Amino acid sequence: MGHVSAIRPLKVRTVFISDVHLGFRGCSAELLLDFLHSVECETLYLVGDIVDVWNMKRGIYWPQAHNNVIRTLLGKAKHGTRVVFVPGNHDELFRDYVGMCFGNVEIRSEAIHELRDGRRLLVLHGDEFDSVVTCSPWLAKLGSHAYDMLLELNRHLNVVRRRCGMGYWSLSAFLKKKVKNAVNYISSFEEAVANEAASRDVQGVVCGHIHHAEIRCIGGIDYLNCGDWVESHTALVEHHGGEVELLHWREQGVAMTDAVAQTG
Ligand SMILES: [Mn+2]
Repeated sequence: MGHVSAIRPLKVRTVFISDVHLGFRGCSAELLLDFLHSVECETLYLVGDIVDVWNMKRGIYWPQAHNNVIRTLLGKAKHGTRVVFVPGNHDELFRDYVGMCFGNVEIRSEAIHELRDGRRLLVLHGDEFDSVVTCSPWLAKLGSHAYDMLLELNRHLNVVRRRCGMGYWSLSAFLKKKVKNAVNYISSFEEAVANEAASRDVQGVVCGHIHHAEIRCIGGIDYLNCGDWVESHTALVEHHGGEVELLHWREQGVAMTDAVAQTG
């Protein structure tokens, strides 16, 4: 993993971010603000789940930092950055406004981004591929502590089961199957998205949705996932030279980079 001390502003051609989840407690709005203030770009793609409207239906959570993210995005749109918003499933109500422009922000169901070298990228959020990917990823994030607690719970459960004359139920066997499913989930999502891109006149695809930042080539298609601003704090950037890079934002304009895709 490389270490980049960004010279402010970090001047790039394009920025792609997704899964910010404003309105959700888990959103790292301050870190995102630091990133947005540190970067200057010609085009900014907001690749869905920027505002977590779903979560806000359970009660409004809207601190100042979340408001500042919106203000910063609109400020960029007002001062020369082209801002394209591709809504996701958590902000799907904006899909009713596809084709419209609010405060200089273009709303699109999907977009085509042309890299400096002329290669074309399909930009979409990715939730439409949930239907083709059926297993659940939640157990992938289960920590070992939670696992220990579940094992203890399982022990009690089996005491009860034995008393009731029922057979032993293995939690670990269940979890092993589920964790394997989580890995399968990510790779089958990635393949489904890449397959869709392969059926279009594009060389790559930018998406989000699964909160798993990635740059990799799948069957000749560049698969680029923005990651998220809940846990991984990642952004995809296209440098002026045309190379696409995944940034892991840490603090104060310091980014870690772990992948550089020499596109083209
Ligand atoms: Mn999503």
